[in-house]
Amino acid sequence: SNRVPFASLPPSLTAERQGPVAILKLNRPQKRNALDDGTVIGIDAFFAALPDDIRAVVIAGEGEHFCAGLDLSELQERNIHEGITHSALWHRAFEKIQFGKVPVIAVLHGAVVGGGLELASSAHIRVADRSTYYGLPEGSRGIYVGGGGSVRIPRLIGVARMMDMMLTGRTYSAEDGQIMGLSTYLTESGEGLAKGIELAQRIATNTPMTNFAITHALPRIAEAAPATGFAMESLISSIAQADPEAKNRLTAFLEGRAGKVKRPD
Ligand code: 1HE
Repeated sequence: SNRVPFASLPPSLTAERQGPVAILKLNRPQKRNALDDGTVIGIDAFFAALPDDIRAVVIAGEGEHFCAGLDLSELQERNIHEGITHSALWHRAFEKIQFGKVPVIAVLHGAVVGGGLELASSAHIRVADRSTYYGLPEGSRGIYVGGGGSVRIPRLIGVARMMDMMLTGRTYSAEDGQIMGLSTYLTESGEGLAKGIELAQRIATNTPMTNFAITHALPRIAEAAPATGFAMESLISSIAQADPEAKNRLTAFLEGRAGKVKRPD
């Protein structure tokens, strides 16, 4: 693992690489990794300037919690128009996570609340350790999610559960979050980062074309009208297949040189 020239980052973020995998950490543990403007702008810059040889990204948090959400100390001074542009700033940054160059894995622990859950839900895979808990305290703070949460969180857990979390302040454990679909991996406490990096290394061995199809085309196809979805699927699958590396891999399988699909452990 060596340091590389990622975009210049604010002190609230650190980045390192392990081969083709970049690890971006929220690094403001004294504020529970609350997201101030500088951090959100830093996330945007990091994904916008991701080096071309990075094939997957892991986002994690330093300290006891993944992320306490919006930095509430910055909220007090804002008028309506500044509120809109602030929300748009978050949308732009998280759009670069969801629809950027490479798959992104969020590694969760401790509090994953408010904007922290919005950040996590813009990643493609979530790994939670057993210390994780989820909440949307916006309802009780007199505010509302502004970082894409109303778009992305219902797609993971449904409108009814998100509404309940916001109306009542209900929180969910790591185990419940796993059952509901907030995470798709659950690890012992402290083991999430290793799991996230392992998954990222595996994802980095896929062809970039396949990873693009999965992260960019799949969610759009899933939301398209079926006739449009089938047409998009035919197009993207034939584009993926045309990649010479896809042909190499199929030949390798047919010649017995590639791994078989394994039963789960
Ligand atoms: C903060 C923030 C923050 C902590 N903004 N400063 N998010 C929330 O409503 C969650 C608010 N935070 C909490 O409920 C708790 O801090 C935690 C459950 C996350 C962690 O508890 P704990 O006991 O480990 O830490 P703490 O003692 O509460 O916090 C340590 C310090 O971090 C303390 O500051 P200090 O100067 O007294 O040391 C806290 O004030 C500070 N801190 N969280 C600012 N969020 C785009 S819209 C998104 C909308 C939202 O995200 S709303 C949800 C906001």
